[in-house]
Amino acid sequence: MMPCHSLPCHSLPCHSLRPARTAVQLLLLAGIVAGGPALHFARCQAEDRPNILFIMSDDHAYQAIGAYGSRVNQTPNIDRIAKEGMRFDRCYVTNSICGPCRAVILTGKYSHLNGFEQNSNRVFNGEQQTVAKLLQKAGYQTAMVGKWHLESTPTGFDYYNILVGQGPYYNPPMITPGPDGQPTRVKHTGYTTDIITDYALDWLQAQRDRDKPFFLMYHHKAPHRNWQPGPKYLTKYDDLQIPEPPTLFDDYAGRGRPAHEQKMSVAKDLSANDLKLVPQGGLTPQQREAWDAAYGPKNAAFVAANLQGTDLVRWQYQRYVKDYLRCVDAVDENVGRVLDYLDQSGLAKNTVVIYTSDQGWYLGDHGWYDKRWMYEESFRTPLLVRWPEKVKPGSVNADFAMNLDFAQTFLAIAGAPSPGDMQGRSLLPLLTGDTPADWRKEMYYHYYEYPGPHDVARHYGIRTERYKLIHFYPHAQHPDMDEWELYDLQQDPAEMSNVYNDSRNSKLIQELKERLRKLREFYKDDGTVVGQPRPAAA
Ligand SMILES: [Ca+2]
Repeated sequence: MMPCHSLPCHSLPCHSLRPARTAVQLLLLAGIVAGGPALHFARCQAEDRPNILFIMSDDHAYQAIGAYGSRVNQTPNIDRIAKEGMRFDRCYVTNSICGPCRAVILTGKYSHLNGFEQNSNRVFNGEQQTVAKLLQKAGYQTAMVGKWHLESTPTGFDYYNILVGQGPYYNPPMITPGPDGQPTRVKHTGYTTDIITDYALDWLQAQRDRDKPFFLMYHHKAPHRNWQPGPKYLTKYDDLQIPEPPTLFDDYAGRGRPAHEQKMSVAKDLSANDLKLVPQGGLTPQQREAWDAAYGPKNAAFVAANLQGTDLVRWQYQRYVKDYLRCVDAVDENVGRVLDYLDQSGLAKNTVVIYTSDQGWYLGDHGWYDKRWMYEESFRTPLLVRWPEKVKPGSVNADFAMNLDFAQTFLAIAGAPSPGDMQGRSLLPLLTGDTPADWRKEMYYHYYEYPGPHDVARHYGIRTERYKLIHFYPHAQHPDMDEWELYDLQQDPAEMSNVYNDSRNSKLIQELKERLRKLREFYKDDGTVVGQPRPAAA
């Protein structure tokens, strides 16, 4: 259907996709009652604006998505979004960790300006401007279902039903407004990925206001650590060997202290709980029976084999990655359920479907699991967008997109103005194959959570088309850290060789430092985080 506001509205059947109108609405649409045409125009504009379905999983590596050429699994439903829409090959995040990424997406601002710069000991300030509130104001109905992880009550949503914190894989309590409107915990039985989808579908089918376009954030917990597969996938991949990444046995030679001192290695830092070698908590007797039937024999064989050295690392990699992929399988299946519903309901045609992850992830790359680094695997994130009649099916974009751009992209899709204090840029022109000449040629990154889980040092940096310069900087809790790394991504795409100390690069380093300084100035990052005292100097 054509955009209603681009033509005399009353000449178009703008209501044809929307069922269940009242008699008064039909009269208004026909311009029969007083004020009809004007009201008709306003309503017609609202109704013709596309719905936005934002699907986000947690820690889903692009390396584990078929559309990105996965060597380890298949994701036919997620791939559908790429096949029928656009695949972004260079979408990056500003700060690669769960809560902060969500805050960036909601606010369109870097962590130091939205105040949620690390998961530890933080509560998102829901009083601030968010894209959900702006879409609400613009006439959208807004909903948030699944993992929220900002340790606050969602604001700007007409409906929410969220996990508590990280949320478990099985039998999650969820928080939703009770009859009095107050946040209320409700316990559920079943597999969390299925349950989140049930509630997203229930809202789409039974609860939303069909006279308004919608913005639905449908957020999975999976495949976040500790990767507990659902009942259907407990034995999938049992007879397969998953290919290892080329850098599984990376020894970090030529890189600085941070890579040597991290604690996120597949070889050393996976717990018995991560590896499912101890009983898993929170299961019903029936779920436990299925679990033990699947893992009991596998674990007995592992104990009997008494593996050592690289054989043990290889086994740990297989156990970890298979459980991870089993969790992805459930996400893919459930994305398929939602896409099917959009088809069956007729909503598919006027709904923008976005699939992404809160950040990237190491699937054994560099010997790691987890995220956090400015290295490519965690800095990059998948982004697939389907928008029938706007986005060319099977198209691929290689511009620098960022999660910082999502909020302004949603607003542009909705035809709503973008406030001047957001820091990204709408991806709309990229979606229609019309990248502006002045699109960004470099990106700024800043990670904060140190001290914290996995001991990844704080760092900021710049990535250009060819180079990446990273500063692991000193601060009060890490006063002896002050290291720089430089990677030539053209010569060394796997980032195995830090060439910062190569004297031939001194002029290049000087230039990059100046560009980095300008980026920090442009994004207003002076080292302080809004709402927090300036950190003591190292
Ligand atoms: Ca995450």
